[in-house]
Amino acid sequence: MPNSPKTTPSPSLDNALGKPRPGQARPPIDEHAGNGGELHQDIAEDGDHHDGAAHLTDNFGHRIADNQNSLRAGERGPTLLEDFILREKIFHFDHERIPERIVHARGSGAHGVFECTRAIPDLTKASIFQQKGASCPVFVRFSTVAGGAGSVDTPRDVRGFAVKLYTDSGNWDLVGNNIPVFFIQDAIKFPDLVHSVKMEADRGYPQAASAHDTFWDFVSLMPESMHMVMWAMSDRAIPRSLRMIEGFGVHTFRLVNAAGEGRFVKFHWKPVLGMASTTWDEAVKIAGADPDFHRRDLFEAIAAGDFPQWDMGVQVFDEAWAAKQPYDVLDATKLIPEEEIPVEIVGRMTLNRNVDNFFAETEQVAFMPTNVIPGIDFTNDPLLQGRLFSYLDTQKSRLGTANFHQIPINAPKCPFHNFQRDGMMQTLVPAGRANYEPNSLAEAGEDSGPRACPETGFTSFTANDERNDGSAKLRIRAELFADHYSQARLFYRSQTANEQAHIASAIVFELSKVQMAHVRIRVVARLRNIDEDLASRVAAGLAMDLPEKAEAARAPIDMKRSDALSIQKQATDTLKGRKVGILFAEGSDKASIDTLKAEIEGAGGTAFLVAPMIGPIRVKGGTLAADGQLAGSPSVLFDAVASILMPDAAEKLTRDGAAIQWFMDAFAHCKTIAHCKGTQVLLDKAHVSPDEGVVPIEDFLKAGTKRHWAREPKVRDLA
Ligand code: HDE
Repeated sequence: MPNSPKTTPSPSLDNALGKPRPGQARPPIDEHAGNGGELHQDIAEDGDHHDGAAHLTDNFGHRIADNQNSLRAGERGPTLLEDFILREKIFHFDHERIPERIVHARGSGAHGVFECTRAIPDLTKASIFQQKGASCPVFVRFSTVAGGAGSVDTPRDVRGFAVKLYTDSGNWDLVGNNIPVFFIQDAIKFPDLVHSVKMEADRGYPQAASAHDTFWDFVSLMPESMHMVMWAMSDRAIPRSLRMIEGFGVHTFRLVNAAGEGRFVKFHWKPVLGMASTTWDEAVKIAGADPDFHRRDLFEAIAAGDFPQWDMGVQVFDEAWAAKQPYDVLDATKLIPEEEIPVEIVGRMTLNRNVDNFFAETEQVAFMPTNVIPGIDFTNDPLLQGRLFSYLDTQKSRLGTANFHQIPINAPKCPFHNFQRDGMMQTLVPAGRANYEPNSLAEAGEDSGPRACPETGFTSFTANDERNDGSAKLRIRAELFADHYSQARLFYRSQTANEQAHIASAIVFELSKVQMAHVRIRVVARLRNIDEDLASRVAAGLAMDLPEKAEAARAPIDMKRSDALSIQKQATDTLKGRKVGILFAEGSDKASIDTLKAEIEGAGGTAFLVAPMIGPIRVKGGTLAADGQLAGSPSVLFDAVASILMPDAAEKLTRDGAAIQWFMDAFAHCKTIAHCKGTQVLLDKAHVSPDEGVVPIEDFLKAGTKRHWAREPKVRDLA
C-alpha cells in the first residue's frame, strides 16, 4: 500500500478535525490514515467511534477510510476514475445550489408557535381560532425583495414576512410584507415591476437597490405605485431588526364561519418589542460593518432565549361597510386605517427555535398563498388572484419536483392522503392498489383509499363579490382603483415632521441616482398630487424647478390622519431586545462596567463590550475581555452607546479614527451616548455637543435606547 503524504495539517484542517458539535458528521481520527489497519485501532468494532462520533460514509452507506486523499496511480500520478468516493463527493457538491427565489431571495427563517388568544368562532370556522389556547407550530421566513441571496440585510427595501402555520386542518401560509400595501393593483404588472427594481438588464447593477433609473422610470409611469413608494421611502424600509417590524397580509381576505357567512378581513402582525428603524446613513454603514446584521440579530436573540413575538390582529368588516369607503377594499394599493376599523388581537406568535440547517429549511421552504384552511378564503383582489397561480408554479422550478410538499419543512403536520402518485423524487411509499377513485376495492377486502369530506373539507365562499355581477369578461379595473394619491397623502401627512423629512430626503437620495432627467421631473410632478410641500422639498433637494402637476385620474381626497402609520408616534421606550455597546480600554473601572451591564440586562437589554483589543486586558479591579474589537464593532451595530475610559486611554483613542467615528456616528444617528468624565476629550474630538441624549454614565437608563430625533437638524441637512 503506498504511503499517504505526511504533511502538517493546516489550521483549517485542524478545525475540521476538532470536536464536532452534536449531530455533526466528523472525519476519522487520523487525518492521514491511508493505512486502514492503523485507523481500525481507533474505531469500535461495529458501532460509532470510541468518542461517540458516527462513521463517515458515502451516500450509499459505505464507510470511508480516508477523507483527505483521493486515489492516485502512484504518489505523484494521476487521479483514478475508479475513486467513487471522490466522484460522488464532487458530483454532489457540483449540484448543491438550487435557483434562488426570483424575488425575496435573501431571507432568514425560524421556527415557533402560534397560539390563539381570542376565539372567534362567530367569524371563522378555522380550527385554530375555535378555542383560546389552541396552538400550532409555525415557520417564518423574513426577506428583502430586490437583492440576490447573498446580498446585504439592510438595503432600503420592503421586508417579506411569510408565515407558515402548520394547523391541524392543513398548512395556512400568510405570505405578507412589512408594508400593508403593494406597488401595483394587478398581477399582470408584477414581472414589469420586478424587472425594473432588480439590477438593470444590460449592466447587472445596482444590486439590492431601488435607487436607479429603471425602478423610478417604472413607478413614475404607474401612479398607483405612489402610495407604496411613500412607505418604501419611509423609515419602514430600513428597519432596526426583523424582530421590530410589523407584518401585513396586504390583501383583503375572507373569514367564513360555520354558518357559511363571510366577512372581509385584513391580517396584521404587531411586534411585541415595538417598531424601530435605523437612519439611512446608519443602514449604509451597517451593510459594511455586518452584511448579515438582521440575520445575526434574529439568530442570536433566539439562541439567547430572547424569543421575538408578534400579536396577530384582524380588521374585520363587511360588504356594506366596504361599499361606503372612498377606496376599493379589493385594491392592494389601499389600506384600511386602524382608526376606522380597529385591529383586534386574536393570537400571539413566538419564534423560539433556530433552524438546524439553513438550506433544508429556510432555502427550501415553499410558501403559497393558496395554502388556506377551511374558514379562510380569498377575495377577488386581482393581485391576490395572480399570486394564487404564481407560487405553486414557482416551486416546481426552484425545487425541481412536483413532490416539493414532501420536503419536511413544507409537509403538513396533519395527515394527508390522496391519489396523487409518483413523480420525480417521490419519497412516500403508498401501499395497495387504490390510486384512483371511485373504486370498489373495499368489496374485495382491500384498502379503498381516502374519500372527499363535504362537511369538513374546503369549500369556496360562493358569493365572493356582491358588487360584481360576473357577467362580462373584461380587462378592466373598478372605478375606485383610479384613486392613486389619497392614501399616499394619508400616509405622508400621518408622519411626524422628522419622518416626513426622512421621506423627502430618501426620495432626493434615490432620484439623485436617477440619470434620466425626465424621470426625475415625472416623479416630482406626481408628488405634487400627494403633498405640495413634499414636492417642493424634493425639487429643492434636486435643485430643479417645480414641474407642472401631473394629471390625476381621480382627484385625491383628504382622509383623516392615522397615527398608526407612524413609527415615531408609536415608539416604545424600552431596552427589551435592544443592544448597548460599552467602550472600555486599559485601566477602565471594572466595577462601573459591571454595574452598567447589570442595569442594562436587568431592563431586558443586551450589553456588548467593545475595546481597542479583544483581551482580556488589564482594567481597574481585574481583567476584562471584550466581546468585540473597536474597529470591527462600530457604533452602528448598537441602539445606544456608553463609554467608561480613563483620561489617558481616552487621550490615546483621540488618535484612533475608529474611536472618533464611534462617537461621531452614535451622535449623528441620534443615539444615547452615556459617558464618564474621562471620555470627554474623545467626545470633543468627535464634535459631540451636549443635549438630552448625551448623559453621564449614571443616567444611562433614564436616557434609554430611544432615538433623540430633536438632535437631527444639528447633524444632518434633511430635505
Ligand atoms: Fe410574492 N412571490 N408575488 N408577493 N412574495 C414570491 O415565490 C408574486 C406579492 C412575497 O420567504 C415568489 O417562492 C407575484 C405581494 C413574499 O419564501 C414568487 C405577485 C406580496 C415572498 C412570487 C407577488 C408578496 C414572495 C418568489 C403579484 C405581499 C417570499 C419565490 C401578483 C403580500 C416568500 C417564491 C418566502 C415570493 C410571486 C406579489 C410577498 C415568484 C406573481 C403583494 C413574502 O412566486
